[in-house]
Amino acid sequence: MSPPLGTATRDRLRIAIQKSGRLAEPARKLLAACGLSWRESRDKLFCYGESLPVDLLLVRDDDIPGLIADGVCDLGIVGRNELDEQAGARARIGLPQAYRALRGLGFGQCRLMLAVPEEWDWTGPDQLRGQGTRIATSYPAILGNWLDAQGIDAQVVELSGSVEIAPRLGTAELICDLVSSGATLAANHLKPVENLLDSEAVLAGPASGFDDARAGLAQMLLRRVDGVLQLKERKLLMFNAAQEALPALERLLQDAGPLVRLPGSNGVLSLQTMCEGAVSWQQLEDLERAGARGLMVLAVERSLA
Ligand code: PRT
Ligand code: ZN
Repeated sequence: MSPPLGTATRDRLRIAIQKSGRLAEPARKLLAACGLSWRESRDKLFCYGESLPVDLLLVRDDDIPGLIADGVCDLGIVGRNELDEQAGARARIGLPQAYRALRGLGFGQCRLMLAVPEEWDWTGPDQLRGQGTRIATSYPAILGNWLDAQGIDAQVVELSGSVEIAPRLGTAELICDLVSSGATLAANHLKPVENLLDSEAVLAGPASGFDDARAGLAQMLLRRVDGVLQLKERKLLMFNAAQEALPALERLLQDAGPLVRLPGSNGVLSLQTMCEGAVSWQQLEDLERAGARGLMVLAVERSLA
């Protein structure tokens, strides 16, 4: 049976992730790649950690910062936009910071942008000064802070969704919303003009660390997350070559890691190096022309720095 959610169990770590939506699948994949596995409860809201004492709580993304602030969850995977918005809202009413982003996770990328009707000739934020402009957004704290920093007293119209139709409905002239491809803005005859925030999914935790068994678990998880993130684009390149081909091969591989020489036979060296990013066919063919033989590119599955 799942433990009661309000009482933090101090010897297990509890991570909040989105139940469904853009971040749900990649968050689960990341945690699975960190070696976690779970048993799902019948209500599908709580997953009991089987491989490690790390449980999942499946919730709406908007709830994740609050669950960390209240100590119901220890960590959470949430968009930086959501975390910064709720942190900003807390700060604006004088509450202390309750959480922080521990790692950027490289998925869920988007930008929080100010967008204006296509026909506007945008010359910069100064254009809004003294106009009494109304801006619709689901991010009133981030927008409010940005307007304050620019010294603009526009009116913030808070909406919980469908922000992009506000100009057509006449509830606001401008909007401030998340943009990834830009298709939604274009479909609503709006254009992005100012970037308020570059966002991605982050692993968030409490502003102060843990002082019990969860500290070790959180540290281990962070180390594994770092390992998984680093591996994403790393490839091990292996090949053989004669000694005299080495200078040319080293020139071609100057962006890769150190070239490791393994014991070979008959004067042929066995070589390997770690490459950041994909290794293209073109690179392999160049290496072959320079004397490399038996070229092999291998995905790295696990590594501890
Ligand atoms: O049910 P729950 O509350 O958990 O989900 P949700 O509907 O609030 O969130 P969801 O799943 O839509 O988004 C979760 C997180 O994904 C966001 O908080 C962002 O961190 C991230 N993300 C990445 C995005 C987008 N890209 C995105 N494009 N969130 C929303 N959008 C929306 C945007 O609001 C706009 O309506 O997509 C539209 C724009 O997309 P483009 O491609 O047309 O520009
Ligand atoms: Zn949401």
